Amino acid sequence: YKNPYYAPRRSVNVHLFEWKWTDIANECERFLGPKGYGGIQISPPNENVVLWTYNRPWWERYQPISYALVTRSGDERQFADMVRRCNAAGVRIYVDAVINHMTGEPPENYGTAGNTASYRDFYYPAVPYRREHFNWPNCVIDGMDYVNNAWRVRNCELVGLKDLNQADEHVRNRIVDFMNKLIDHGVAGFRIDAAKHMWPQDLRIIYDRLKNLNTAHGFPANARPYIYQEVIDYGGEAISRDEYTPLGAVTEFLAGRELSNAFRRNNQLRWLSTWGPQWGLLSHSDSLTFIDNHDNERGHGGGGGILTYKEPRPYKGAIAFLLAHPYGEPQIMSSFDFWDSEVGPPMDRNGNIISPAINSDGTCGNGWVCQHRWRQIYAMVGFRNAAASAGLANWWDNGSNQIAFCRGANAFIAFNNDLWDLNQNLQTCLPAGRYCDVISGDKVNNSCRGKTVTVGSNGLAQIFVGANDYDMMLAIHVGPESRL
Ligand code: ARE
Ligand code: CA
Repeated sequence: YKNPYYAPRRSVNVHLFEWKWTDIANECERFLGPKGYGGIQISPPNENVVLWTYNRPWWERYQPISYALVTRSGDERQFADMVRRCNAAGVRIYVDAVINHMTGEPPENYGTAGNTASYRDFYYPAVPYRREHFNWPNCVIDGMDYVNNAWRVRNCELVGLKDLNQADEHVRNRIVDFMNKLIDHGVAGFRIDAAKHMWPQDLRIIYDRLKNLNTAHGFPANARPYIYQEVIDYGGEAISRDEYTPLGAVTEFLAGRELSNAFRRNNQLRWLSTWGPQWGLLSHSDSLTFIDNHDNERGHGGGGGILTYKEPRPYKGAIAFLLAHPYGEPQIMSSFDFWDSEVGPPMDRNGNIISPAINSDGTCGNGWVCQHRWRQIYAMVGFRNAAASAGLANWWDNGSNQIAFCRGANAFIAFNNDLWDLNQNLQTCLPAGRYCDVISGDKVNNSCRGKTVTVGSNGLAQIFVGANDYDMMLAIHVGPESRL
């Protein structure tokens, strides 16, 4: 369950938060495929409650009414078309699976597929679920439970969301049927929402009943779905991430916290020479790493202090490090612009999501941030793919916030997060030749729009990253996007 089954020479999972299925299919073909992205995390595809009362917040999608594949992102036909087209473009789809709970008791009671529920009776006829399928006695998790009561974290309601009992056979079967249908459609795996709130032994039974990935979509025989479980563990709680690593990969929230800290200059970059488990992070193969996610970029889920698109310079630096370093399976966030923490995606008067516009410079409009289209970010996807499995080599630092390292003989990156220029003759480990710095500009018609770096026969090159440069990093590699 720990292999994302990316297509060859691809990496990086991008969360296309609240995107519509047809837009994702187009994005796979016109951008994500060509740029070497490995996969996409999509928003929950199953029916959720419609909450006009709160003007259609993003979080309505975390309140399931049924497992019908109809949401504001699209219907089942559009879903199937997206998965087929993305797989054909070499880009995998991972589903955000909300299986811990159903809705709370919101003021409205119809869903995006037109089904209704009777909350007080714990009755969801379109699944169906009834009272006996939920955990009893009824209770709600309070803040202290996270610290000292694992049982309540798993058997009581998360923010009042009706808590399914995954020890019940009927519940397991409905969840497994839902997930297997998605595997039939060709998805490569799942983010398990609120995994901490379910018992590991119940999750194991559910995972073990999932089908192998669909070979008709290009997966090898006997491939198990990639599973990454959302377990928020900053330490000091009753439930630990280590209870879930025997089952599958786990979201490593410490990675984003530590890198946000470092790139905010609260910690010197030179300490990153030991980045990985020595920092208290999960082992490499267990770890899904990211800077921000859809919760903590907006202060939900105990978030805060995390770098987001709103602080672009250090944010791009942190993401560049995340993607340049071999540790972990990295994910990036692709957001819509927001000014308060509840507002949903750009929509018209009828509540339909408005598609991102693609500007002539390749960036997005209509309220979509599209970090995955920022040059400094897609360039680092190309860097990671060129680096491939080569290990970290030739770490250099100035004893402060200027660092550089190689990935084998494939790629080289330097960062300057000090307030003075970096101007050094550094070992790049690359074959002699001329390279475009992929951060400061694309390579176009065999010349560099940004900086050009000349590597000598000994691998050395003069590296300059000014304190006032637009970005704090410089990256070159043997791939066609960089090599002249
Ligand atoms: C909404 C309203 C609530 C209302 C509820 C029910 O905001 O006021 O009571 O509906 O009517 C998202 C939003 C929630 C939203 C929910 C349902 O963030 O605000 O509630 O959707 O619409 C814990 C969990 C972790 C969870 C975070 C948010 O452990 O799993 O809380 N994250 C996932 C998703 C969220 C989603 C859900 C789960 C629910 O990523 O987007 O919620 O499906 C410590 C602990 C953490 C804890 C954290 C916050 O850090 O270690 O475990 O995270 O505190 O309590
Ligand atoms: Ca639960």
